[in-house]
Amino acid sequence: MRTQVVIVGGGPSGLLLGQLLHCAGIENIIVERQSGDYVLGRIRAGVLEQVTMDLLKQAGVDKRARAEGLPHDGIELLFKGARHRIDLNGLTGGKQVTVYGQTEVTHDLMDARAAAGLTTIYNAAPVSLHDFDTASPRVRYQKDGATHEIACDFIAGCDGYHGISRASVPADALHLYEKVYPFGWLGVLADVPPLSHELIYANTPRGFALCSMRSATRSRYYVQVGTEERVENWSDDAFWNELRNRLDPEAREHLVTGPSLEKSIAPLRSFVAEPMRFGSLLLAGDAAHIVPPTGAKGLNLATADVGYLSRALEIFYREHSASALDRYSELCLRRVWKAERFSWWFTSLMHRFPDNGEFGQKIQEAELDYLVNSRAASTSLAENYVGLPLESF
Ligand code: RFL
Ligand code: PHB
Repeated sequence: MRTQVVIVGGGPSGLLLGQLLHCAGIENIIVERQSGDYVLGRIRAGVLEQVTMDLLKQAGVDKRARAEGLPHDGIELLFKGARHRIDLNGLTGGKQVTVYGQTEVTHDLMDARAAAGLTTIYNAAPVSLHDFDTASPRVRYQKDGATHEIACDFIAGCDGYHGISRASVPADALHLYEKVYPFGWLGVLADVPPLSHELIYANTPRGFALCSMRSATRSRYYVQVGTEERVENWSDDAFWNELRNRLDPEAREHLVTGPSLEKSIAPLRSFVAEPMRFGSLLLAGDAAHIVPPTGAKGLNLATADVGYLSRALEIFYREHSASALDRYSELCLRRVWKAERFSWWFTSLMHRFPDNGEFGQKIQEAELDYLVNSRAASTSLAENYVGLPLESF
């Protein structure tokens, strides 16, 4: 088998890249370790930046996100028992975010890929990458007991944090930066109406909480938990009680609870691998970087990467120039590090840290007070939350 680009990983970054390349007339095959249903079963991000919506549009898959996604003009910060609104729209000259689940984005991309008749090889395991330090790389995989090989011009490593792509690069060719946080997020998805029409990020004496949503009838809630916590030890009742205890009196009264559709604990981590290109192998999304979810940046960074990558490959094939590919890593990382900074900062501001002490606590309170009362500080939050613009090559 031969194609122009083999995409390893069929999560949102791999699927979006496949669609963008297809629209630019570039052949591609996706090789995914799991089944399609498994990929759709993972409940993750919920907030899309305008940059992501624009890329979905460019890929021709924005129809349902536009029709069913919820435009949000602001968020609320809850601390010391009171809520304060950050006017994202007013502070950024009219920008918004769209609340539309990663599951739905993935669904729409899978449907578009099937409709275009593009090849996705599911249940391919193990996958291995070969000769990507040359111009003739190959991807090998096993499926149904047989070994297959695809020859290509480029391999896009879109296989997430635990994937094989980054792990295939010689260790001395990558610089890894990592920070692990001393807590995780326990998340619950439930078919109950959202508490409020905007997201609430809460800093409370019992720890962080987030009230989010997927639609007018489906809510997504999170509470900060210790790294030793196990999801089996959290009944639905225990979760709702803990969430209620982290809300202000009005929110507490309006909270509607119900059986959980999904419940999981995600550890919090900041991670960057530099560079994002190694010969004919280009890393994108979680394969190259992880952010703690507080800033809602993980999925949006992944889509921005593949926006850059599809453009660089288009320039390569159309203009026979590798100049944009040569700048791919640098351009991505400039934006990645700004999102890393924002996600680290917002995480540090909103969570209880075991080692913060009374002084750290007072500093957090002072910063929150400053943030909601200073237009400059609120603008900085809003500008980063709605997403920084993409640069051009
Ligand atoms: P993904 O979604 O991990 O997809 C990678 C795909 O690659 C496949 N794969 C392989 N395929 C072939 N061969 C191999 N050896 C392979 N190894 C892995 C996997 O099966 C998978 O299908 O990465 P991608 O596409 O880069 O997308 C990134 C986003 O998924 C991610 O940034 C966000 O979901 C991060 N994230 C969140 N981001 C937010 O903005 N808000 C959130 O609330 C939020 N919650 C989360 C999250 C990430 C989580 N993880 C990674 C555990 C919650 C969790 C639990
Ligand atoms: C979500 O809805 O899952 C969500 C929203 C905002 C975040 C993180 C997660 O910052």
